[in-house]
Amino acid sequence: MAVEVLSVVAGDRVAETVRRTPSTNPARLSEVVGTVGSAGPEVFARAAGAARAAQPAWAATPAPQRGQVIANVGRLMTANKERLAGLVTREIGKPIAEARGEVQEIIDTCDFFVGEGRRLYGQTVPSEMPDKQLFTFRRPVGTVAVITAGNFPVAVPSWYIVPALLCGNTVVWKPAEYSAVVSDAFYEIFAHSGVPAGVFNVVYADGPDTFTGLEQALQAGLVDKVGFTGSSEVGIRIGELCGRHLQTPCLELGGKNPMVITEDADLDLAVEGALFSGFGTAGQRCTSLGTAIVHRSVHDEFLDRFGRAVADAAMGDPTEDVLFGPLLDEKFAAGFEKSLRWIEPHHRVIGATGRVTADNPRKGFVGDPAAGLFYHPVIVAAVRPDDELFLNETFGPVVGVATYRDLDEAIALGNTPGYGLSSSIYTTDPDKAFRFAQGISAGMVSVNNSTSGAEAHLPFGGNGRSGNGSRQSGVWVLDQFTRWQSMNWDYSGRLQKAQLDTATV
Ligand code: UN1
Repeated sequence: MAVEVLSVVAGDRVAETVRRTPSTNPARLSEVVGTVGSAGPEVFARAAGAARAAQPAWAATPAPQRGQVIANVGRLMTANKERLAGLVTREIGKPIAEARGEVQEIIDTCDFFVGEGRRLYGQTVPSEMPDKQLFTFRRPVGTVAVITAGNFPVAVPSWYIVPALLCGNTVVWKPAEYSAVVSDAFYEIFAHSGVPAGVFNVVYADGPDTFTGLEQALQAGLVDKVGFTGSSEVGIRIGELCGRHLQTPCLELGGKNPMVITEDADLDLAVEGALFSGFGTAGQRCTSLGTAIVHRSVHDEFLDRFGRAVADAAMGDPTEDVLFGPLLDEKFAAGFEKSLRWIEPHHRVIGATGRVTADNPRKGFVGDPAAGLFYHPVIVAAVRPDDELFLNETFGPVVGVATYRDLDEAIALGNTPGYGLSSSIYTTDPDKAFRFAQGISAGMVSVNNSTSGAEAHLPFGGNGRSGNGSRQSGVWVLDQFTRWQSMNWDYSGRLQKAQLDTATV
């Protein structure tokens, strides 16, 4: 049954819409999962106003009680895990096992932050003067605008929304329209967990309307922090806009994540890692493998094994046990088709390219290729550092392979695209692993594991074209959603002057 999804401001559904669009199942395009009613820019500003009005009372709620609300969210997510995972698979075509993993990620995030409700530690600090004590406190930033992509419609929003709420902030969330049905189920769980009306608002809108709405809200002083996950292009625009209002957003953007495979690597392990991070989720993770950078002495062997593994991998119907299913929606498929042009003739292309159809079939395909947005997995050998394909994210099932002679060259190649999210090295030599971690400009480094699949309590984020250095998850995200306040408390009974009354030897 198709549902209708509307924005929610202060607990009320917003009936006025500028457009109603169907959200379809990318594995079966004729199947409408729901209809999303998109709002105009003023609704975003209104939602920010509702968040502003609700914030003082929420901030005054003791943090352990806010933690209890997060515990309720975790419990309800657990109880609804199968239903939510099924919706994720239906609406964005993520294979069911991965969809379950994605719901697990919000459960883990809730688990972590429940405890933080009883910590949110500040510090006591010695003063340079007698009879005086210094303290630090974490204060909520206020209202937070969260704008997220739909490739991780449950896990990624949770990285912002769960800690933002725990820290005493209120939220306006703009999810992707193509994953609106999942977002609505996500919102309902929060609403049934004891999050008061106005504390968590949701606005469905297209890109330009969101931008205008955000600008109006920032202008009116209704947004104190922006969290954005999406493309580097849009991230730059959000960064510029926030900068004009003296704000530093959290930006979690694209990646062209390298995997270095050294001459001493366990090649079977490396192939497994490359297969999962290159083609799992159809290459639609910000952490997906971009280029495998392989030592020339093992290159041919790796390429041969990798090619065979990809040819044997099951793809197709995401309700089945497949490595990957369709692309997220028509817009992503069109973008991916454009990037297929980067596969220049001088490359060695392993496997068919383009859409899987009856004329361009795929061995062992599960389901009906004509029904959905299914694309062949492609390995492109001999990519060079000045190729578009080497330099830019494809957000689809394409992995480039390049060779190197020594580790410094491999590190330089890994840094060349200028992203800096995730990275990986397969090696049995610990020295190489440490040298790689030291040289690669990436927020995340895996040793003998894939570029994707970060755990939910480590800092997540990137440098360069991948973001502005902000980090999600774990205790590190608290610095995004709280501001430090320092206090000095003088009980000397006289005016003590810092620097002036302090004799230094
Ligand atoms: C994303 O694609 O924006 O580390 C996030 C991973 C996942 C999150 C990906 N836990 O691959």
